[in-house]
Amino acid sequence: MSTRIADHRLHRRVTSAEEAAALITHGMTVGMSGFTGSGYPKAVPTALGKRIEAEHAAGRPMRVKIWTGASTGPELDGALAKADGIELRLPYNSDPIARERINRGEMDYLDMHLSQVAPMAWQGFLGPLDVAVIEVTGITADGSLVPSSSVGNNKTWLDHAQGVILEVNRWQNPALEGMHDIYYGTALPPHRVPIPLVRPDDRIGQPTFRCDLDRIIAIVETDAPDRNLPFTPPDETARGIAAHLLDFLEHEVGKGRLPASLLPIQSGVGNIANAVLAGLADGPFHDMTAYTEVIQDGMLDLLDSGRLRVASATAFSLSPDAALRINAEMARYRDRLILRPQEISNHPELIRRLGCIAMNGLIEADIYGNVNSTCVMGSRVQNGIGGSGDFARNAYISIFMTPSTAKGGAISAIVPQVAHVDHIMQDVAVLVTEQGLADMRGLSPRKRAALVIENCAHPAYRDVLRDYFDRAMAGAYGRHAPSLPAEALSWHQRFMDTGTMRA
Ligand code: 0RQ
Repeated sequence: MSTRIADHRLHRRVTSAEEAAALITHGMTVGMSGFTGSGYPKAVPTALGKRIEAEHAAGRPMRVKIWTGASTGPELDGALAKADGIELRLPYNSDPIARERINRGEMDYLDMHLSQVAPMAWQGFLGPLDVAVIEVTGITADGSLVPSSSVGNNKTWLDHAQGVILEVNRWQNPALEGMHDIYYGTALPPHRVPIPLVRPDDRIGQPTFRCDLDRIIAIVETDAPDRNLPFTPPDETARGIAAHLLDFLEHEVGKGRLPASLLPIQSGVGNIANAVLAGLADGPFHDMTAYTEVIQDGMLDLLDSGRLRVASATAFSLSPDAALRINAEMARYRDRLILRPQEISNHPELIRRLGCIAMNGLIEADIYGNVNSTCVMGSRVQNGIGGSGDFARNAYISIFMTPSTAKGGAISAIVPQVAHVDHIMQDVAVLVTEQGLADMRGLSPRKRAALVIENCAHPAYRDVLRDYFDRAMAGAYGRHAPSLPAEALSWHQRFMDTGTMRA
């Protein structure tokens, strides 16, 4: 028996992935671990996918509802979506097969603010949870569960599920023990009290999960790596965006509006965010902290360079190389990294208190600074809002960044009006593209529009945006945030009709 399961009472629960998956039946709601490609169960979902395929081949229905922390890996979302086994998915997805099914209308998708998932489950709004499938690093002699490379909603799934299946993954480094801070003090209104965290590196909870042993219905031993996509090295566009952003932060320090060590940084997903972190490693700031959602490659580099003192998050989101690197040297990072439940890493109260500098990607922004993070052409979901809303609304400075065009220039990321709104202009302070930066704080919508067009739009679209704005100023129903409704989304229609937004 693996030494990873030190509690002897649980040895008789160890079984195969197939037998564990057989405990999940048609119509069940299953809460799985996993957040941005780390700490997700690998063997049980794969076995479940195969069983679903066999059931379908035999003409029997079989679909389940899947709740997670955020995105997972191909062995979970990919395998279950391929088998057409997902009835409903929440709260975030980046798997291409699942995305395709959602956009074909074959699978329901609930795209939620990540901080709100656990509270909504406690409140009972999401319905009962039948089974939890949670990857852990190990089980201690007293039956406590050592978390894996993500925390996400695991505490909540473990507390609420009728039955718990554990995957004990030997690939995860046992030195992860002690890195986590699991806070059990949250309550529902009217019993809520302030969360006692005032610095990013405060520890307010315990290092392990607790779970009634009699609800653990199966344990599967695994030995497989987290699987994530590699980051592409920063290109000229990403480096341009990072340079504008670093100039801005230096300027803010110079003005005395930010301390020299900045405020806790939050950095979103994707290549641009990673390029910004790489830029910070070469920048003038020292003794930085991060209060964020995920630890990407760039964040590790910042830690290694000594520029970043400590990072608090809920999960790793690493390229395969970086995952191997940190897994080999986990003990070295343990005192400077803290992984928390996502309702704490993304908590509005804490983000507002700490004064985070939020830096997130977007699909498109309009001239007033409203941001669409999720739906291409207003209807086709890309990933989901993730934590961007938790951070954007509550940040000290809410920054969004994007290349000024997409699809080889056929799409302008700056449009007259976004086709779907995730972040209203009141939640967006700064917009950055490789063209430049618009600091919209303290500006009326009309002033914001002029700045965004001049500083952020690609030159190929600047004149048409100016022309639209001038005509809107002359002919709109109101001049507060002038718009021409019949024309405002015509760029999107043109792209769908002709393959380009260009006239
Ligand atoms: O599609 O792969 O088919 O070419 O969108 O775009 O440029 O690779 O950018 O990886 O930074 O992702 C908003 C999706 C940006 C991400 C988004 C197409 C583009 C490409 C990806 P292809 P890029 P990024 C905390 C923060 C929400 C969650 C969040 C995201 C694909 O940042 O998911 O912020 N954010 N979480 O071609 C049509 C446009 C487009 C477009 C880009 N205007 N029109 N397609 N694309 N702009 C972390 C978590 O919450 C976990």
